[in-house]
Amino acid sequence: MTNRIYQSLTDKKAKGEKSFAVLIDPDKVTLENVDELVRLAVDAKVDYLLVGGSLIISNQLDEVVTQIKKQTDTPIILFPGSPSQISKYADGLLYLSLISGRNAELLIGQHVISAPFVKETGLEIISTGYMVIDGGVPTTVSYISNALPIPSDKNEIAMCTAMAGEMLGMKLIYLDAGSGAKKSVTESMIEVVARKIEVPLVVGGGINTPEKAYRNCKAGADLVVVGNAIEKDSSLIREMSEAIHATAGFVASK
Ligand code: 1GP
Repeated sequence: MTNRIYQSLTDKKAKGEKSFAVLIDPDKVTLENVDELVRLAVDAKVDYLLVGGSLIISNQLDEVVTQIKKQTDTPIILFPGSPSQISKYADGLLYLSLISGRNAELLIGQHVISAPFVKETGLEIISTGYMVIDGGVPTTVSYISNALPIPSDKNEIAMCTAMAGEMLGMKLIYLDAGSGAKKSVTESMIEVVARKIEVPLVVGGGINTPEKAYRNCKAGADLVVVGNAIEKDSSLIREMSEAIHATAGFVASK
């Protein structure tokens, strides 16, 4: 198993560079229009393409991943809502454990069931402490996970959860307000969490303006994930990318 994707993230973090990932929901693209989306992403120098969603209804994951692969070398990282959403054609996998919840199935149960199959794919596995933060509306992830999100103003709970995840050996911490969240994760929560962990911090959910993406990076996010806003207006890719990459050289003080 290679370590290429994770290494690139930690190298960038060490240099104070921020990364941008576009989330592609295989249900919301067609094999035809995904080409245009990928072209825009490549032009805008997007760092990673995340593919997945909390609930995938269609059966075209392999096709979408291979179609993207034909267009670009940008790493394709799966962001699965369940073990059935895995494609060996991708490059990496966010191996998510829902550490903000107390649903044993999403903490470890489904991992046990799918472990041999996941290993066989040869994907780069990136263990991720996944934390769902209340986004102001019930999101697909908050419903499907059957677990309480962390209240948006409880920075200390988020901080302790992230610290525990890191000490358990997770290589990334992901703060997610859920796709289409009304309120994205607050900058104060990002700041508090970023100060207490060394591993890269991923932030997503409801980030719908370049300004928000920029402020999240300033607050301490290392990787910003945007899905919904780009589905609605793909021209945002360029502005988002410029805003995120404009924060290069910024290392949050501990
Ligand atoms: C959701 O963090 C991702 O899991 C992205 O959210 O679709 O709201 O950008 P959006």
